[in-house]
Amino acid sequence: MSALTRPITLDEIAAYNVAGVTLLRGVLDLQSVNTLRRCIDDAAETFAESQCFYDLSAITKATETGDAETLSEISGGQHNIAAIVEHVKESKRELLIDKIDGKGSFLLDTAISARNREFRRFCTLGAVPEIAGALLASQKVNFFGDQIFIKEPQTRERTAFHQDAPYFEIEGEQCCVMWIPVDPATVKTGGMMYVRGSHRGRLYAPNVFISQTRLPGSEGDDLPNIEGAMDRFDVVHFDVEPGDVLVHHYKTIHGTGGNHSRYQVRRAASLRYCGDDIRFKSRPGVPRQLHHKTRLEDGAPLSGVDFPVVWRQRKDQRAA
Ligand SMILES: O=C(O)CCC(=O)C(=O)O
Repeated sequence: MSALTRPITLDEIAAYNVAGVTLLRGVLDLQSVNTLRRCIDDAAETFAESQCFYDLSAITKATETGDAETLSEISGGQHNIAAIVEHVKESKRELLIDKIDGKGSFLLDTAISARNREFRRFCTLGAVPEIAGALLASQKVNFFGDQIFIKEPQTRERTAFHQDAPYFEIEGEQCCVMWIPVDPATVKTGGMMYVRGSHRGRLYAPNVFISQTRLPGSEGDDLPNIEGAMDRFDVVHFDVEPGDVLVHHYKTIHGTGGNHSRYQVRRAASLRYCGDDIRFKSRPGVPRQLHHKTRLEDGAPLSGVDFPVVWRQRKDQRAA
């Protein structure tokens, strides 16, 4: 089981609370990083088995060329891709694409922990739940879910700025998201960008990820056009190495650019954890979690096999 290489500091906790994002440098050891990299690569080899895998570059290319056949065939049980693409066209909002040749693909999959035991162990035991325990100021922590995001070299698709909260069927404040890279990443290779302090603002509608078009049927106002006016927002980004973990509050606005590198892939896992104040809340239009075994009632605390408790506060950690 992995262990943190060092304790989380008070400054790192303060940054999470004030800015809505904190960079934990070198908190995972080489073995943990290698385990995660192996899990991501295994998942990529078994994308065909996943109901939630999407090749977002294939979707943008088929949208641009009007290839309706490919769009209707694109795998994935969470979304009706052909309908979403129609909705994007009607919205007249552009696809968010960097000016590079676009040989690489932006690949995304959800709920790897439901099909890969080693990945599940990584998410639910040891160092990573320990980080959530240190940041959430909660007596216990529930695992909420996972995704992986791969941007191959020369991927032109950006990840539209968004908050995670409107995609998650929960409400409350104690939810953090860990973005864990297994490759070096900079803003030019698809490293994360965050709008500092945005976790204290309002909740916007979820978008379709490759455009600022909102998900059909979702609630809330559209997000401001951050991509088009980056200097008007307090956007921060970090150069990260394997072993580093970026943690953001689930309401913090964030996004990424394309991967402009000619040779460096950018692979990352995004792991989500909740504390005591989180309650289930249905949200229209959001992707269903197809692996879930039960559906909680609105207002219920997280519990059961879908949201296992992965960390509990020890007596010596309680405030005096
Ligand atoms: O890796 C990306 O491009 C996006 C990741 C993301 O949005 C997340 O982890 O919440």
